[in-house]
Amino acid sequence: MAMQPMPSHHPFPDGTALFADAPALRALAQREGVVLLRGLIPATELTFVQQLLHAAAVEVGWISAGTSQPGVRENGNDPQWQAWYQQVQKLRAFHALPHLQSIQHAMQAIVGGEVLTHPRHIARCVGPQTAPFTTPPHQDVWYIGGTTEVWTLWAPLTDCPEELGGLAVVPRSHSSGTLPSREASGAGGRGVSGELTGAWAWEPLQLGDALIFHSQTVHQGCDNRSERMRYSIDLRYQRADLPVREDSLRPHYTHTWDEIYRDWPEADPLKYYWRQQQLEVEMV
Ligand SMILES: O=C(O)CCC(=O)C(=O)O
Repeated sequence: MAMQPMPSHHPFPDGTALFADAPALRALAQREGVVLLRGLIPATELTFVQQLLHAAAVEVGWISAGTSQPGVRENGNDPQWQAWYQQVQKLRAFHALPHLQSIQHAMQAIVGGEVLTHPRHIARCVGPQTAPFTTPPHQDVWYIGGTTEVWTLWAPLTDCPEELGGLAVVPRSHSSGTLPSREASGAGGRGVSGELTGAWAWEPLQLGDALIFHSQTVHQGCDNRSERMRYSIDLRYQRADLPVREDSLRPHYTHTWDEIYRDWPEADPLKYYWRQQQLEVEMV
């Protein structure tokens, strides 16, 4: 479902000023189901990963060296997308991002305890002219399982002005719980069935800004109407003492961990880091 340009939009609930006040940040996140944290992630780290993602896309021949590639999108059936994603999932820098101190600090405040950082990270590269494949209004809980108390951090890897689209979210929609869904055309996956209540929030984001939302918060992609690629990441977090579904501990889409780790330093603390935590793992 293509996201229409929004004639007017509400700002995201902004938790930036509450970064050092964990109870207040958590209260805002719990009430709104989404918080924007401006400047949370060091821009240099994001740019480094964006450059690696772009270089991998060029290397596998998925996109040309220029930055504009109409029609490029996530497509599990496309061998070039698969080749790109396999390279991306092997990048240590991509797997290191979710563990940055500023992110961990925010997530500890929001989840309210010891954090489990899901190792299943998602990278996206969305080209211009892909509107039919924009993700429809949905809840991540349909895909994550385990506890509903999982929070997704979505961040663009470049500035994300209006023409690049980004993510729109319905604040407070998590309070309706898990909603009925139906198969979505275009992007695949599932979309909310029935009427949505609540107003969409959207704002231009800058490099370093992060949107953090609850697994039952309704959100959707926004069309990339620019001439550029939109690179972004989805990272997931929950409290370590809540159940986690086993596939959240597997790589996204591709590979085994051993394949991903093959060229990493031998005694790398990032390898299998979640095995140091006492987890209640729900089998799929
Ligand atoms: O980045 C996008 O285009 C969509 C992301 C999305 O739908 C999600 O994070 O669930």
